[in-house]
Amino acid sequence: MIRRELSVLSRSSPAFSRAFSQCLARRREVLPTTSSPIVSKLDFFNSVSTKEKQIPTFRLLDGVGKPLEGAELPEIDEALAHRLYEHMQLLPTLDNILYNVQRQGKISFYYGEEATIIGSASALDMDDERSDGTLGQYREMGVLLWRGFSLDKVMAQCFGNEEDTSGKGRQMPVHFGSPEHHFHTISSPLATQIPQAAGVAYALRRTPSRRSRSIAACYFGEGAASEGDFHAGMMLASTIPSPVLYIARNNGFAISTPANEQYNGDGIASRGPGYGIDTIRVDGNDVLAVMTAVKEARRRCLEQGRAVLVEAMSYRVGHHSTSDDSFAYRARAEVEDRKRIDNPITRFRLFMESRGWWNADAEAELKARLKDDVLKSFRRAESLKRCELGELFTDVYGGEEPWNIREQRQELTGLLKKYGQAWEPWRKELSKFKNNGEDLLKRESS
Ligand SMILES: Cc1ncc(C[n+]2csc(CCOP(=O)(O)OP(=O)(O)O)c2C)c(N)n1
Ligand SMILES: [Mg+2]
Repeated sequence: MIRRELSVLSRSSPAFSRAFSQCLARRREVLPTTSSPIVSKLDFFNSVSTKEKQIPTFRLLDGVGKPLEGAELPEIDEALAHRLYEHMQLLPTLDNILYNVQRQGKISFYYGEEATIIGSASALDMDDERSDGTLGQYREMGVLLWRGFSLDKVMAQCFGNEEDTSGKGRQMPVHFGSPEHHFHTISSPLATQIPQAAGVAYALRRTPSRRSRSIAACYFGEGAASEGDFHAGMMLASTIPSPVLYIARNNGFAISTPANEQYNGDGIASRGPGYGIDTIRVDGNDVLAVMTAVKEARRRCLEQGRAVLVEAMSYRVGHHSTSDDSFAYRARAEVEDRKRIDNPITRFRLFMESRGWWNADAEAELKARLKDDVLKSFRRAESLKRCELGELFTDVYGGEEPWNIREQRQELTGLLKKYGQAWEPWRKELSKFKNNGEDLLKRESS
């Protein structure tokens, strides 16, 4: 209002100087410096200057699954514990089998993670069409599985076959997406999901049926947090408030770059307060601690309509992906130690055993069943054809097909006519597609 007044007043008029001082006074009210206490002692601060100033890690179970003294466990019964454990076990089962599949050259690459993903998935809402939106980086397939995305769909996406509902075989493996499961499609460039999540949450806030009901949960690695998009996203979420829950998976590595080369501050959590965002650090290998922290973080998101940051600390025991050999940059013994000492699956299994909810027979039955399910799904996916070749050109843009796509389609059709059946490598490749590419030729002639 005052600004508008200023713009129409002559700069030399008394009315201008009155309005200008009012404007300055108004701005001073909101400047943070006006409420900051004044001190006469020179006191620089830094989140990593002393141990005491380090952000603590929230944990409920110790390394052998025993509740810490004074720990308040979340409400958990035997059925929920079984569901959490089965999903946690499913991830390494899938990893192992798909890792070998990749080695046989059947899919291009693959990778996975456990307590952080399943613990957080269980704390998000997935009850109806008003479920929380999820934006992942690539290790979050467990969230989809928790939400009922089937193993067949996982395999279909990894193989890019005709049943791939994520992208009709046009995406790299593990680039899942499913509107039905409120899971935004993964995109390869790191951190792009972070500002997008602020936008998704803002849209949720502006939708009356979703306001105060749904949040956007956004996952990313500590490596991705080095991207400018991380800061853009945090800034957006902080200045245009929206219920976005940022879950930073700090697993110590961004491929071969260790976390201590990614930042000199106190992890990712130290950045939250800089943006005025409620923040907590949690033990990412303690499924119950993750579940508890994410539940409370989600509640805060909804209550305040603002962003919350959770940093889940873990250690990436696997290679980064199937294209990586991590023993080229870290000691095998270090990895073996971490697997043994701080294994999220073992910790939770010991907790369940202490409650009388699990035993060796149940463990053997589960492992055999999961392996069987994964193998069945894998064999099925392997036997299916790819989508029709013409699908390559659909869904690229909305609306009418633009000239450049039409030109590319026509060029491929021309090549198909020339080499399709005449040249063995083309004939072989075409046989992998539904209708052997005939759909393109038919389209041309009709
Ligand atoms: C903008 C961009 N830079 C680099 C890459 C290559 N890249 C893919 S994954 C990755 C490491 C990411 O590490 P982190 O975010 O810690 O996730 P983690 O794999 O540890 O879960 C890199 C550098 C990329 N995909 N996008
Ligand atoms: Mg990482």
